[in-house]
Amino acid sequence: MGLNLRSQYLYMLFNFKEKNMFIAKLVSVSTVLSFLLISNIANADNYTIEMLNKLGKERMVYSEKLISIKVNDEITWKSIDKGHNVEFIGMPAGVSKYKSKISKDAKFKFTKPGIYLYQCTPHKAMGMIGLVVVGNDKSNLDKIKKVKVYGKSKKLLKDLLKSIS
Ligand SMILES: [Cu+2]
Repeated sequence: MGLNLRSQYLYMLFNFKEKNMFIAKLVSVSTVLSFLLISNIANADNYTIEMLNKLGKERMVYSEKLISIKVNDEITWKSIDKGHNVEFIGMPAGVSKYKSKISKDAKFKFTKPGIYLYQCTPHKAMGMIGLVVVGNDKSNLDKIKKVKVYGKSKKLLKDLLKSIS
């Protein structure tokens, strides 16, 4: 009887240790995971592009027409002057169209590599376009070349694409 009780106690003790080990493992795994998550967030950058009526001699422009960023970086387009927006017209496969509201700040997180082409809907014929190259991936360059742009944006797009290819 005494022996039985003793072995039961040992069993309980063992069980307790096992559980603690499991919890300890769980804690260390989640610590590593959250560290990875935090360092990943810390590595993602956010860029700001201004939507402007005037920049030097140019009218109706994004402050940066061409920008190269990493996968998971974000861009915020600031509505400095009213009347502008961001409308994606060429993206890597699998990325859905993005169109922001006019006169509002816009934000997009680029989770897929490739070239993105966007325009300002009201000023698309005035050369108000922009390119984003994500992860230095230019595999959809030929597709971007075929995207229809208007007026002044035609030559500008050609020049921009030439500068990255
Ligand atoms: Cu505009």
